[in-house]
Amino acid sequence: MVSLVSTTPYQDQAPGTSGLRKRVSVFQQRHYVETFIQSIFDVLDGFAGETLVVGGDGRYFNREVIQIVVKMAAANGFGRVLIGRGGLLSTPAASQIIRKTKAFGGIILSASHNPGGPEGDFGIKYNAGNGGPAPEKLTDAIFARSKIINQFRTIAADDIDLDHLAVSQIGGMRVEIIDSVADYQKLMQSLFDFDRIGALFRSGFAMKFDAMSAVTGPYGKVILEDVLGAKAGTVLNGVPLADFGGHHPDPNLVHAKFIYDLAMRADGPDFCAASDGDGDRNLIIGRKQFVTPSDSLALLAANAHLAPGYAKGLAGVARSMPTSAAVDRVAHKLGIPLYETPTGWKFFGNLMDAGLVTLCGEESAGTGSNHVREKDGLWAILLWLNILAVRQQSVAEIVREHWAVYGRNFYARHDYEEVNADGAAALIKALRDDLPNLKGKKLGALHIQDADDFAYHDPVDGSNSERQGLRILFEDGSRLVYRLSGTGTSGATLRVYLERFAQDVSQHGLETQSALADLIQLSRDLARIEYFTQRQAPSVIT
Ligand code: VG1
Ligand code: CO
Repeated sequence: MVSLVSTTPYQDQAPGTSGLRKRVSVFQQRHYVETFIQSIFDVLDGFAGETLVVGGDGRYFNREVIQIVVKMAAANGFGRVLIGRGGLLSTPAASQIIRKTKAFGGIILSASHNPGGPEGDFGIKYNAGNGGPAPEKLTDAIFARSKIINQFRTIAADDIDLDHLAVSQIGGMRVEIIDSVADYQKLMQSLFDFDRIGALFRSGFAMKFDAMSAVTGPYGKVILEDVLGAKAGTVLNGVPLADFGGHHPDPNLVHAKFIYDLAMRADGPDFCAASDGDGDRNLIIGRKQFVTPSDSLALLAANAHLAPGYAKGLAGVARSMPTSAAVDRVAHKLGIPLYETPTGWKFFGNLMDAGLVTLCGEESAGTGSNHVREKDGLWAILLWLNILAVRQQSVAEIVREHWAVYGRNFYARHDYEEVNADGAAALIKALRDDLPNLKGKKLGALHIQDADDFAYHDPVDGSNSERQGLRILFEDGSRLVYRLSGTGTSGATLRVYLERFAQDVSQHGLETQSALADLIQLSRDLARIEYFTQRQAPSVIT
């Protein structure tokens, strides 16, 4: 038992959508990590002798924190710890291992798409026994505990060798270094038709996958190149680096511009993809055809039955509120329920545990299914490959046929990153206060039908989540959504989501930003973005 010195930096922020994220320098403060880990253990009950899964995305400080966690787990009474070799575990692989080994839970070390390195970010999240992110009542309890905690448990022991598959012992606890790629590959093989995907590659189909120097490199190399036979060099930036090579491992059009530019070439690969720091997101781009994540979710839902794992059809689908309604039209046609949840994967977990949905996704390029309880980047890429192998059409042909059947949801997200936090809060407050006055208002050709602050009632556990995003809904089905990011680590990030539906195929050739031009202007005027943030334009458009 070690007493925390009185200067212990208590957590000043509840762990949000994806755990606790801070600058590395914050985590490096004396006993900061210990405070958070002990707070997690203190609010959990009944793990004596049970298994804990530990791993991270390989970013700077990953190895040091794993050593701290392992010793604390031993001192707190866990019976076994499973660690990915090299300290690496992608978020979806961690979810799978928790489920497969019936572990009590897992600690995943990642700040996902945030930059890494000594000047970058670090993060810690706790996943429960179902393999999914801790529910809000647990993260709230961890936060409350971290404010009053005054001691933590650890044992004096040598550091574990993380790089060799081996079993050892720390105190009374068993420590196993495991090969998580092999397990994950088997799971993917059980869901997808690897023979057909392999035949696709053998026929000359060219692909590039940008692992962004993050955790999916080893998974991508084994599955795409070694097992499926994609050409050597298909995986780019396949070696996980502590600073991600100085890039943000965020597969958006700014940070994954290289792969986007490659896909836009007439002689580019047939299929380009990327994943983020911890491997739970995906970016899909066909030759000369960008696929918005919202469209990707709709397309996967409409075609999932082509993959063996989903041949029996889908129980239902879910999307986060800001995600476009493209998937709603697919659900309607399939005659299956559609659930609309707040942003963040934890809300999907309950629906999947209850068997209500099979597929879910977010506009931020997170897509997944009930095979794990996290979004899964490589899974989405493999489902796309399975669909391409069966349909024998290009990505562009598949997307265009989809629009012809279902109509097209023009969609964009405008991020105003690292703006002044007080200004951003004031913007949201002013707009929230104004919502009642906006209903029924006519603004040029746009008529506001409704305006509200999204609230969610969880049909499974009965919990309520309020203030999940401001929605301005127009009579023609267009929509504006405003919310503040919960994953940034400096200032505030305002996200504005814009959507317009067009059934008329003649409009489908329009360029997104021009199809949304009036909504874009209105999004700035309505919320007085420049006044509150001193920004005339967003920093990232996806
Ligand atoms: C962002 C995305 C959200 C996603 C979350 C975690 O959250 O918008 O859809 O679930 O990141 O993803 P926010 O609060 O910044 O908008 V990840 O890849 O960081 O685990
Ligand atoms: Co992520």
